[in-house]
Amino acid sequence: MNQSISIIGVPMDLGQNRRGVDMGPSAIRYAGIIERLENLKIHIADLDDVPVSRPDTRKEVKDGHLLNLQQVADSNWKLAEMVDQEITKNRFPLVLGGDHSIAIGSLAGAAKHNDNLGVIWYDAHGDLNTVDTSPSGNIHGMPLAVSLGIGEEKLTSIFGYTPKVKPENIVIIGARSLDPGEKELIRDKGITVYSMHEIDRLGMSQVMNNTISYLREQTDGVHLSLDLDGLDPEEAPGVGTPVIGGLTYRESHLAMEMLAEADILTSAEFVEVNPILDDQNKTATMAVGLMGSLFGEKLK
Ligand code: 4U7
Ligand code: MN
Ligand code: MN
Ligand code: MN
Repeated sequence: MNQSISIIGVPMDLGQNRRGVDMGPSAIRYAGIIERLENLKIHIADLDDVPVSRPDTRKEVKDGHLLNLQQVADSNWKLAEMVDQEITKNRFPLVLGGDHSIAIGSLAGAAKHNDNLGVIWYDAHGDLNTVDTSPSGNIHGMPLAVSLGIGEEKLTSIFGYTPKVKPENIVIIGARSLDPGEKELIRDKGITVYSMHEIDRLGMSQVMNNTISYLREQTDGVHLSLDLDGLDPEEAPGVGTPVIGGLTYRESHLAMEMLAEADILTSAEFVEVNPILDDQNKTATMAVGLMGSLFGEKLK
């Protein structure tokens, strides 16, 4: 893996309607991400946060069914530029959220550099809703569909091209809450999903072996998009949309170690940490532990 990492914070909470997830980047920095990675002799540059309008002064804006559409689009366009710039400088972008709508910008920036970008979507949810299928109107439930070029044009057209990823290059891991429209899209597009059912049957080790060998063959770079709600809320309570029956810290840790060893990632993001809903910054601390493993703690 590229041993020069650029950390980009995105204090984004506009993609959903609970307070606090905008403080995710601060909570992860406070939990010691910089020191943790510097101990691995990795060169870290902590870049400025992407500008997002302040939650205390803004009014809720609904664009039809979509919450805060224009502001989500504007911040994601800026994030895409930053991710693109860092990759151009041969640095590994590590994006800290913020709600999961920021994957739109991360993928828009990253996919500029790959014709066949792979995506590992580690999440309790599919995030494959569109304006027509979304039960909530929250854009954090849509970024994967948007990146496939499906949904609202203001979002799919971010960074001037669409689609960003191909359905056959996506692997979803940890799913246990999929809306009807998302299930239909998964079937139609043939997206690979290791739901909790498959993980229970095969074990995380087999799931990661399959994922890694498939993406290594199929793609020319891989983005990891890790939503902390993929983990079980008993262990990671600081998330806005918890779903019981999730992945353990140990399983997630193993997944990160296997990714480190496989050395297939070209960018990554950790999202949906909400310190207001957390217990003593436990979820952010867990995110830092996972990032330590992802960047080779056990290998060095
Ligand atoms: B997250 C949901 F309806 N599917 O679209 C929706 F259940 O980024 C939840 O994975 C989305 O946390 C969760 O609103 C988005 C809902
Ligand atoms: Mn998500
Ligand atoms: Mn989720
Ligand atoms: Mn969530």
